[in-house]
Parts: sequence; structure tokens; C-alpha cells
Amino acid sequence: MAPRPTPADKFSFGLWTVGWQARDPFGDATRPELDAVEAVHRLAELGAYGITFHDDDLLPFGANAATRDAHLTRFRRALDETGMVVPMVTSNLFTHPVFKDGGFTSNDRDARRYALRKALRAVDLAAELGAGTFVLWGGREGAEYDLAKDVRAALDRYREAVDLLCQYVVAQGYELRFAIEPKPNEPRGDILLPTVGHALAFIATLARPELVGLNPEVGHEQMAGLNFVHGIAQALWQGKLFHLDLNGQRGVKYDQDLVFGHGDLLNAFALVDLLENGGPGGGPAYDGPRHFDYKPSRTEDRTGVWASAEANMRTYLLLKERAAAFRADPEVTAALAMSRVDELTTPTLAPGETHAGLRADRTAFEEYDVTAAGARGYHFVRLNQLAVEHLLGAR
Ligand code: GLT
Ligand code: MN
Ligand code: MN
Repeated sequence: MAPRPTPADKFSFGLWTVGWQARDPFGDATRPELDAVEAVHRLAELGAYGITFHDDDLLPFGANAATRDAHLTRFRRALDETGMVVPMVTSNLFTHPVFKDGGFTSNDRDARRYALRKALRAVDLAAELGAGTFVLWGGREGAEYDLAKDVRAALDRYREAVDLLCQYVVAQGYELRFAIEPKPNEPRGDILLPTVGHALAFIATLARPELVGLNPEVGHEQMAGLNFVHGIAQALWQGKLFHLDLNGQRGVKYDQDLVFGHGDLLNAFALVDLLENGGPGGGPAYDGPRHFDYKPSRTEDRTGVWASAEANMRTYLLLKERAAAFRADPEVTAALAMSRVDELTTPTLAPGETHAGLRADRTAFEEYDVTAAGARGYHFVRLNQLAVEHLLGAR
């Protein structure tokens, strides 16, 4: 039995996830539209604490002021009735044909100005609903043809846009930070800022880098063949894990958006262990929302949608339980020591030591027995097997 999710677990879902009607490039929708108010109530009943959305998920694209107000009033009432919060808001700069060559980086300057205006409106909405994070997923910022996009100019325009958004939140006094969500491809052939590493390098060039971090998604890094846990670890190391999108992906292929844990389960285990136990003193390394960005598979009906939403949270909590047991197991402690995992936290140089000291230390080189060191095993496989056995509930 997995523990029941509660608001203290900080589970949140995108409105576009449970609301996905399962229209794909090859087939029609298999499910009816889902009302945002129903989504709030159902997710609250299941134990989630938050709901997130794009401007257009909640307020139909191009709606007039009266329609916007009506939708917002109903939605706010649902939040009040359930105690659900809105930790994150974002802007859809990818669905409408005007964005077919991108929002912030379209070759068309007028389309870029329109995208900026739309994003600024969504920033107001985010602040109004008390969100702390504004995600920037640039799904259409990219190209199919190398000669059709001046990538250096596109990055200039991307930076111009993010700098403007930062300037705006500072001017308005909003408590809002931005989180860039990398993705290597789909819908564009190649998307700009394709991985955690590219996005981190981009952030370092901004006018206000402290206001911009990351929203890495499990499947997006895995689509690029990368290790998600390593990406998250580096984001944490640089103080840039502002938000994250949990889901599942099976290898390098189209973006599957499976339920969390339904892809690389062992990597998901290491991820939960890092988030929950990787902080100073073994506590959580991340205390933001545990946000699920998945798509209930096209084969599922409405019942299956809610079952899959629950599955994300159950899997997370089961992995958290398993990770706690792993950390508490004395055999794991011994195996970690055998593998010298902790030794990596010791600086390579002695306190105050310089290159002169290192060069004078004969034990570091002239007298170092490289043959013996090269022959010694690290016992990493044993450690990994212990993780597998905990994951399988065998310990
Ligand atoms: C879209 C995408 C997701 C992003 C969302 C935020 S929209 O569904 O596939 O990965 O997180 O814009
Ligand atoms: Mn995805
Ligand atoms: Mn996502």
C-alpha cells in the first residue's frame, strides 16, 4: 500500500495534462473536453495541492474581457472551495499559427512583438493568481532548416525577450521567477536551448540571471539520450532548479509524456532519492512543487485519466518510501563506503595548498602506486544491485 498523497507532498498537475483530449498527428481526440473546474475538484480529491496552466488552457485564445472574467471567476471559486493553489503559470506561444516560426525568436518581428505582449499578459495573470514560477517552454523556438534560422540572432532575440520579462516583474514588484524548460526537438526539428546545459549557459548571459532558472522535464533530457538525474544535480548545484516536470520516457524517440516511473524506473528512483534525501544533512534537496507533466495515454477513457493522475503520485510516494529504506539500510551504508562515494566530498587539495604544494608532494605522484590503484575495484555494481533490490521490495 502506498501512502495517500496529501497537500504536504506538493503534487501539482498541468491543466493540459489531465485535460488532454488525446488528439495526435495521426488521430482524432478520444476523450471529451474537460472543464477546468472539474479538474481542480478531481485533483484535489486525489490529494494534489496545485494546478498549473497556460493562459489559453484557462482563457480561450482571443477571448474578450467579459469571457475572460467569467472563466477566471469560476476557476477562482474552485480554488477557494478546494484549497488548491496555482504554483506555476505559463503562456502558450506554440499553438496558434502566428507562432509557427516561434514566439520570441520568429523571423517575423511583428509576431515577436505579439508574443511578448501575450507573455506579459500571462505574467500579470500569474501574479494575480499568486504563482511563484513562470515557465518558458519554447517549443516553437527553433527550425527545421539550418539556413533558414540565424541561430545567433535568434539567441539575441531570446535574451531580449527574457530580459524584458524580468524587467517587467521587477517594475511591477511581482514575486515571480522564470523557469526555462529545455527540449531537444518536437514540435520543431531542432529547438533552441535543447538541454539543461544549453539553458544554463544561456541564463548566464542574461541581465538578471538571478530571476531565471530551469524547469527540466524527465522525458525531454532522455529524448536527447541524457541522464535526467545528472541534469537535475547540475541544476541544483547551480541553484537553478526552480521547478520540474516529472513524467516517463522510454528511450530516444518522440516525446511520450508517460506516467512518472513508467519509463526509466531506476533513474526515477535515483531522482526521488536526490530530491528527497540529497539535501544538506540528508533532507530534501528541493522543496518546490512536484509537478507532473504527463499525457494520459490515448487508449484511456475518463476513468483511466484519473487513475493515471493517481499513478503519478503513488509512484512518487512509493519511490520516496523505497529511497528512505535504501538510505536506512546498514548494508547500503557499508556499500557506499566500499564505493568511496563520500570521499568525493573531500577537496582534492589540502586546505591552503597551492600547485607548489601539490608539486612538492611526492606521495601524489612519484611514490603513488598507480598499478595498485588501477587494480582496485569500486564495487559500484553491488551498490546498484542493492538499489534494485530495494526498488523491487526485496529488502
Ligand atoms: C507542452 C509541452 C510541455 C510543457 C508545457 C509548458 S506545454 O505540453 O509538451 O512539456 O511543459 O508550456
Ligand atoms: Mn514532454
Ligand atoms: Mn513539460
